[in-house]
Amino acid sequence: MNLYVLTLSVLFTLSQQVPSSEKCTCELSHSQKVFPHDKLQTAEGNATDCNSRITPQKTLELESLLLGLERRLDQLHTDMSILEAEDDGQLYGVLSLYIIENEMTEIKLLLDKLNRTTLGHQDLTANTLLQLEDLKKDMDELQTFDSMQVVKGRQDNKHLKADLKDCRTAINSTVAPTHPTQGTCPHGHLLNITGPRVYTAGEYPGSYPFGAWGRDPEPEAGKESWYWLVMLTSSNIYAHYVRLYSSLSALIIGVSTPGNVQIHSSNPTTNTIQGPNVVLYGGALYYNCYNKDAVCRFNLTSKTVTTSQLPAGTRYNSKGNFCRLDECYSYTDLDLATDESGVWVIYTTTQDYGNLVLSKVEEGQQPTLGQTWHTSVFKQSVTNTFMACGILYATRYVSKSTEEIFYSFDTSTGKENFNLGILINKMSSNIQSLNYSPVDQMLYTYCDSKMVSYKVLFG
Ligand SMILES: *[C@@H]1O[C@H](CO)[C@@H](O)[C@H](O)[C@H]1NC(C)=O
Ligand SMILES: *[C@@H]1O[C@H](CO)[C@@H](O)[C@H](O)[C@H]1NC(C)=O
Ligand SMILES: *[C@@H]1O[C@H](CO)[C@@H](O)[C@H](O)[C@H]1NC(C)=O
Ligand SMILES: *[C@@H]1O[C@H](CO)[C@@H](O)[C@H](O)[C@H]1NC(C)=O
Ligand SMILES: CC(=O)N[C@H]1CO[C@H](CO)[C@@H](O)[C@@H]1O
Repeated sequence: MNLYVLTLSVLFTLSQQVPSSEKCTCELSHSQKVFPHDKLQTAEGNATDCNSRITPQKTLELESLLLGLERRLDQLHTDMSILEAEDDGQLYGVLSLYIIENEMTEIKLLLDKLNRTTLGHQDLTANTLLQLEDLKKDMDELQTFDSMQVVKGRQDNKHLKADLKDCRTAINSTVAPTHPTQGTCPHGHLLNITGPRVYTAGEYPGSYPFGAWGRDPEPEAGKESWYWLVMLTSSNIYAHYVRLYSSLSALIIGVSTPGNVQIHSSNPTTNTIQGPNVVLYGGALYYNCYNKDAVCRFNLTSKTVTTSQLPAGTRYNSKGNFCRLDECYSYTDLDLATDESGVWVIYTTTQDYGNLVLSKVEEGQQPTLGQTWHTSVFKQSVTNTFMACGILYATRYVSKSTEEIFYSFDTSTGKENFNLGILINKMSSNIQSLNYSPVDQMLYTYCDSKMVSYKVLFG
């Protein structure tokens, strides 16, 4: 610490004297008082302490609830408008009133949960506030004491570093090669991921470490605001029902209407779900069929299952998994995905030497495999994939708190990019499922039994 101060003051003196001669002389001038480094260190320690108390999880929990409430109120407003339009001057329809009443109940539950969460954080916040005030006083004192401008120097450094980073990022984003515009994509190209936006334990906190959730991009009429959840309830491998929620807030507070839609009463058996990377599209669930190298489609309305066989050589039954470092995510052989153009399946085969293969799933009476693309990225070096605007994206594990979208494959040009460097800010280590929703341009992830979503930025 002393050395640091010495260097600073030497630099300070130097900069004043350099122009005068060829020789550099340094004059060490001592200020009257010695800078109280111990005090600065204590203040720094206290600030770190404070930071760790206000964890991102706590803030997010509140934000998710508020977001849920916001969406819910919008919906209520829409429903009220419909109700008012229906009003013939007499009485509102009984059915409409019943719907509104249900919504009010849900909103009340949401407010209660918000209240509980807020109260829970109040002590913490009050404490932290006091500490912050104390810290501020300390820092003000230090700043007046700071004859050698150490604190100010550090602040300037911080600003400089931030500016430098902004500058670099700006340079990179202008220099980065852009893909040709996609005919099917209205938003441009994926630039960045922000969030999490939603972070919630949902109805069964911590019970099922594997699963998936999201929104149907092609919902049936009246189900536009619905959310779905599939948890692997048997051995962390199998599932046999889709759980539905009438809104985001309903999912957050854990009130499921209309409840479960069952594929089969027992689990596992023929046609039950195997592995976490499932998607709901057009009122049907697409998933890896139990014990088969095939895509299953379960129609939630007719409750029937139709299948589409994958090519011979397709790895299944946990033989072609996504991996992080030396650990693999079991039964992730098939990854179903949605984007603007429909449903896709990502997998690997023996003849592709374990590299990712991508096929379009064509809808229709029976799902069939459409065009197929072969990539040169090894599936075991990838933690998950998703599709957006006809481009396949793959992620890899960086650290407990960071996942990186490192790879893309453009189906319109066949071009691969191994150097994307887009980071995802994780709330815990493992992402068990990851899918893009073209309705709201969000990424939906299931992350160590939490439901987490992110906003995708295009440009
Ligand atoms: C929040 O909860 C507290 C304690 O349970 C209660 O006294 C208070 O009335 C509640 N506030 C609201 C707005 O519901
Ligand atoms: C900019 O790109 C270069 C080369 O790809 C990379 O080394 C550097 O880390 C990037 N900087 C930022 C801020 O992304
Ligand atoms: C991407 O988003 C993150 C988180 O919001 C932000 O820190 C970063 O600067 C963004 N990067 C670019 C290139 O915009
Ligand atoms: C599901 O079944 C219903 C009723 O038989 C039918 O109208 C609908 O088109 C089916 N959906 C899909 C995706 O096959
Ligand atoms: C304001 C505050 O919390 N100050 C604390 C900073 O940390 C030291 C010890 O590390 C405590 O003694 C202070 O009370």
